[in-house]
Amino acid sequence: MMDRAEQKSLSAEALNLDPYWMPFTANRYFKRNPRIIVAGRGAYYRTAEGEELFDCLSGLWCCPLGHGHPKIVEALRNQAETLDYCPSFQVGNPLTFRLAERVAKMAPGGMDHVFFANSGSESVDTALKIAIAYHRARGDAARTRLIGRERGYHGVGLGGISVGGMVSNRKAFATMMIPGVDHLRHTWDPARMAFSRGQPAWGAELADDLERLVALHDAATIAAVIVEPMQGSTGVLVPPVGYLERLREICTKHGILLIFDEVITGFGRMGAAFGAERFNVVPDMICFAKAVTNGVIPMGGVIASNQIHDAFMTGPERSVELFHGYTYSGHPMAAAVGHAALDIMHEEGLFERVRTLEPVLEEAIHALRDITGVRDIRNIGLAAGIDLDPLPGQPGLRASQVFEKAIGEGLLCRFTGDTIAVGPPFISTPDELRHMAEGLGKAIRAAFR
Ligand code: PXG
Repeated sequence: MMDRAEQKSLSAEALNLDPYWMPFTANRYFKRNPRIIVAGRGAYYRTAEGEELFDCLSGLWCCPLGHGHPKIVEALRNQAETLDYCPSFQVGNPLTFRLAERVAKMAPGGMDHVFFANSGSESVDTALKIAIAYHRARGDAARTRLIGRERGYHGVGLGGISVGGMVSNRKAFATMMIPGVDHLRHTWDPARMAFSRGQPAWGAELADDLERLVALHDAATIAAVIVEPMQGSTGVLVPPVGYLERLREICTKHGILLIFDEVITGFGRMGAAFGAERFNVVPDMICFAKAVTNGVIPMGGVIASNQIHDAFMTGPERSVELFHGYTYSGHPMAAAVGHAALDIMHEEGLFERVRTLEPVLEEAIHALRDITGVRDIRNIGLAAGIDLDPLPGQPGLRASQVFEKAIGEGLLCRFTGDTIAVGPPFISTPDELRHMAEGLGKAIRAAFR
C-alpha cells in the first residue's frame, strides 16, 4: 500500500489532466471537478483525498470479486513469468484451451465453442459477424438483417451501435452504422410495471413485436436478434415473465438466431452462471466479457451453439473457416486471470451468495420508493435501477447531482440519464447493501431538497 506522500503525488493538483481525453465523460466539467481513485481493496476504492468509497457498480459491472484478490494477483504474477503473450493464430496456449472448455461447460448444453475477444464491444461485433457468416455458410445468404432493441446497449463498435438502442450513442454516427438493422420496442411500461420486484408479471406479449418486424421485412432476410437478457446500461430493465421465452419461440419458428448479450449478466450477476440459466432460455450465442476476468485484464468472447460452429467446419481442412480474430484473442494473461476468477467464484460459492443477497438488496432498495423524486425502482439478481424525476429541460443533471452527493455518503455509484444504477460486488455483506441503499436515499433527498 502506498504512503500518504505517494498518494498526494497522484492527486489531481499534481497531474496534468489535459492530455487524457476521457471516455463517456464530461471532460471539461471533470477537469474542473476531478475525482481521482488511487487504490482499491475488496469492495472499496480509495480516492486521492483518502476517502473510502463503496464500489456500488463493481467497477463498471466488471469487478464482482472486489479489488486486489490475492489469488488473482498471484495468477497474474505467475503467468507474466511463464508466458506473457503468445499468438492465437496458428498456435495456442494450454490455459486458453482450458478456459474455453470451462466457459462452455458453464453455458447451457449444446453450446460447446468459445471465440475469444477482448471487450464486450468486440464480443458483440464478433457474434453479429458469426450470425451473418453462418447463414451464408449454409447457403442462406439473404439473411443479413439484424434486429436489436430500443434502449439496448451492445458496446461502441459499429455493429454494436447499429443494433444498440441508446440514442446518444448513435445520433452522431448515423452514416457509419451498418444498414439493414431494425429494433424491437423496449420492455419498460411504467403504467403496468413501476416498482416491480424482480421480473414484471406483465409484458410477455411485448415479444410479439418481433412478429411485426418479421411481417415487415420477411423472416428470410433476418439473420439474428440480439438482446440483453436484463438491459443493464440503460438502467436495469428486467425482462417480463415469459418475454424471453416468447422471443426464443418466435426466433426458432422463423430460423432466426437469438443472441444474448450477457456482458453484464454473465458470470453470476443474475445468481446463475448466465442469464440464460436464470431465465431458463437457451440462445444460439452468448456474448460475455467483464466479470470473466473480474475486470482485471480485458477479455470477452462469444459462446456459440454446436450447430453454428459446425456449419463453419466444412471445406478444405487447411482453409481458415472464419476470417476474424484479434491480436489479443485468447491472451494468456487474461486466460490465467479468467481461471483464477472462475476458481474464486466457485470456491467462495458466489453465485449462491448472489441469490442470498438478492432479497436483501430488493428490500433495501425498494425502501426508497416514497422519497420525493423517485419515479421507479427495479431489481433482479444483484442489480437495481432507480429512476428519478428529471430537472425540467436538463436531462441527466438530477442523477449527476445524486452521484456527487453519494460520494459524500462514501458511495461510488453510476448514473445514466436520470437513472441511478447499482450492481454491487458479490462479496458485499448484507449490511453493506443496506448501508448503500440508505446512503443513496440520503443522496437523493439531498439532491431534491
Ligand atoms: N454489451 C453490454 C450488454 C454491455 O453492458 C458492452 C456490450 C460493451 O462492453 P465494452 O467492454 O466494450 O465496454 C457492455 C458494456 C454502465 C456501463 O454504466 C455499462 C457498460 C460499460 C460501461 C458502463 O452501465 N457495458
